[in-house]
Amino acid sequence: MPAQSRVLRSVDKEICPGDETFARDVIEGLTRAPKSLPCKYFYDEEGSRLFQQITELPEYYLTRCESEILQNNRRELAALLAGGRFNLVELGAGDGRKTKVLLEEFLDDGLDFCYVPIDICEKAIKDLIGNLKQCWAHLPSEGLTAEYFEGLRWLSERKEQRNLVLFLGSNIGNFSQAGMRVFLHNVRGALNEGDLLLIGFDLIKDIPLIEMAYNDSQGITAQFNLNLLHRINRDLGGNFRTDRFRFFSRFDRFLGAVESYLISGRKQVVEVERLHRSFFFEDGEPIHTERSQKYLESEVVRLAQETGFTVVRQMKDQRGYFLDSLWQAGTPERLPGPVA
Ligand code: AVI
Repeated sequence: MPAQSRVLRSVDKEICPGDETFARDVIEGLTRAPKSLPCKYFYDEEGSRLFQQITELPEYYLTRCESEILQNNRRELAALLAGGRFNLVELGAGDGRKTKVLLEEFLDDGLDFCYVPIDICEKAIKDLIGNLKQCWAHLPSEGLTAEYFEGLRWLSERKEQRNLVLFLGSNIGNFSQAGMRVFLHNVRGALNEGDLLLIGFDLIKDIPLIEMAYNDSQGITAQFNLNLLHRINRDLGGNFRTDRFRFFSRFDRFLGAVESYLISGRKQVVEVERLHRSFFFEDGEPIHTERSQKYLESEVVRLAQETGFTVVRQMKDQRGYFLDSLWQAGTPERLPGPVA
């Protein structure tokens, strides 16, 4: 199969369903108390570009740690997958940079697979597919523009093959606790018994180090958050003055998560034309924009067990900041042995 990209459900401006959902979520989020906006809307074209910049920041250790893990474990992962065709499905692929280490290894080892990157940002998928064509013209791949749940539906309709699903970068940490469990149950439901899931978890560590990753000195993370307001202006005809909001984030020890906010710097009213709504902000009022959960290793193991998986490998970077946990679909009693 040649490299190609497909839109499962567009989040593009010209096609209305994406806009309608965005509009509904903005009304819902800005009329509740406390106000909040879903972080999935960070990732329009500009937001995806800013996120790319974040991954290269000196303070944002997550991406570098995970690249180190994949680099050091690529041969072992390839060995586990030898023998028969499989899909390498990546949820939230972005620019797929980290995954290229695995693609290269799998191709060098002659594995028979199709790479299926899935991302909410259409441009990210088109760029990635274009880039893959240049690097490896013979790599079978099919890029999908879709949200996670639509991507999982695609997967569940192709049960005839083995699958390795990648969910890297601690993307899991951006779900609520309940959302995370629903998501993992859905992943399990889309997989065959014995299929593999590789998930990236950012581990609990020195708190100032975690907080610095979300308070970078160049202010890129602040721009990334403020882009959410620019997006409302662009896509829904809002008149947010972004200089009247400031970015704030901190680690909450009880939740074990970094919580991010945009805080209104004054009493103000923002109008959003296409919603036919005005939103009132008090001086100092926050909009919650993102949760980035950090994990204890024991929580990861429990989570796997509770959602129908067995942990088969725990892979960490040298400093022990980040964990890539390899899970197999199925409970230990039902699985034939260590990684079939
Ligand atoms: C994509 N996700 C795992 C990132 C995180 O660390 O929560 C998004 C991010 N937000 C601020 N910086 C990076």
